[in-house]
Amino acid sequence: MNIEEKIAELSQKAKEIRKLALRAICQANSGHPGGSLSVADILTVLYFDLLKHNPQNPNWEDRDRVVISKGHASPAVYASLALAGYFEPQDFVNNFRKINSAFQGHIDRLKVAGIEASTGSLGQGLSMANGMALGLRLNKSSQKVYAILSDGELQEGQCWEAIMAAGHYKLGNLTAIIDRNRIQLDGWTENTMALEPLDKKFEAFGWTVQSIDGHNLKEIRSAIELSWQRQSTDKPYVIIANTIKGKGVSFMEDQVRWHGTAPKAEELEKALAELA
Ligand SMILES: Cc1ncc(C[n+]2csc(CCOP(=O)(O)OP(=O)(O)O)c2C)c(N)n1
Repeated sequence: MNIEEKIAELSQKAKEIRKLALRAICQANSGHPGGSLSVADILTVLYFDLLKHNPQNPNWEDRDRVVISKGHASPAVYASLALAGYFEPQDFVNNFRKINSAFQGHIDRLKVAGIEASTGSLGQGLSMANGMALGLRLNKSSQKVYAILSDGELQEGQCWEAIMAAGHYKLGNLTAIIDRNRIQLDGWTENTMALEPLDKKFEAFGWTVQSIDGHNLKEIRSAIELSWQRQSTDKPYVIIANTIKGKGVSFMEDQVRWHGTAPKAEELEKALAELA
């Protein structure tokens, strides 16, 4: 398969992830569509292309680790794992956010195969990823650790402790990806608590920084591959992925309202038609 065919295949997969996530949110009448749609292309490249993992053996020792710190993006995460073969897609859609179901609104590593860290309380994922990266390095293992963060959560102080620690320990086996959709729960990040200049802040904490279009599958792919060109004792690497909240559904794009609003049946139909 050449690169163009690969990208076409991934692009199709990203649409399937978006559709499955929206179907589950609609059926549960609850969930977070905006941040699920913004992160879908990043998850696609990881789970369907670059990640070393095995859905038949989720705890395979040699797997790469992915910590999804923005745990409310669970619909996109479950959709990715389901389509990758960890469990049945319909099982997720039918049970999303039901009481006692494994498919809670925030991801839980004890309940769902393929989830490496339980998150949902924002700001904690990078600390967990740091621990995994340090542990793997101590074991002289070559696996990689990916941490997917939202931008709003970077307003949590714990993130900056973790960013400082990753720089200090030179975690060259850690790649963080920021879903920079510029919108948080109640508005634009720059109005709530400004993050910019984000690249310079990471650099000052000892990271290598790359900014990309977070919906361009080729760019996501090359940035992740570039992050592999390091020694485990080198700098940590952050990819600032510029994205659009609600990406792929015209009436959800860049709209704060769709952060945590479930689509009604007719809105779902419209969305699915756009993603066809
Ligand atoms: C510590 C903490 N405070 C508040 C919340 C409630 N909450 C859920 S999502 C969210 C903000 C979402 O914005 P962002 O972090 O930028 O995520 P994205 O836009 O990618 O969905 C908040 C405040 C939370 N989950 N954890």
